[in-house]
Amino acid sequence: MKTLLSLMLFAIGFNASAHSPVMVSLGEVEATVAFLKPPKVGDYATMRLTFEDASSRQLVTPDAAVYVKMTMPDHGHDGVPVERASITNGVAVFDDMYFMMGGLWEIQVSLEYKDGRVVGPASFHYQLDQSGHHHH
Ligand SMILES: [Cu+2]
Repeated sequence: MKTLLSLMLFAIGFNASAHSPVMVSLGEVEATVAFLKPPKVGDYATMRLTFEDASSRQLVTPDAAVYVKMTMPDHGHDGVPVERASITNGVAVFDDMYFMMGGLWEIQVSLEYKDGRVVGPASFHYQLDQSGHHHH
């Protein structure tokens, strides 16, 4: 029981942290965000999106490509060019997300279905430690 409680507290604490996975809502599907390689100033991060049906919560593979755009709203500039990935078995992986500096990043995710329908963007924020960064 004590172990279970610790695990639950750990889960809650983890979800409340700035670097925890978040969800983005894209119409009938939702994507859970996980950084397999966390953002670091001056480095490439790896982000995994796992898609599930918003009502059934089942893993789904939308017949779509996923686009990710990075911007820094406080600085008024974008990050690396928009990245595109395909979805395989409900999962899309982006491994070219370059975080050129610390600060508040906005990650915008959108789906472009094969039939041309575009859903999104839906965005989430990621606060990256400023350390080592000389601001422009
Ligand atoms: Cu900036």
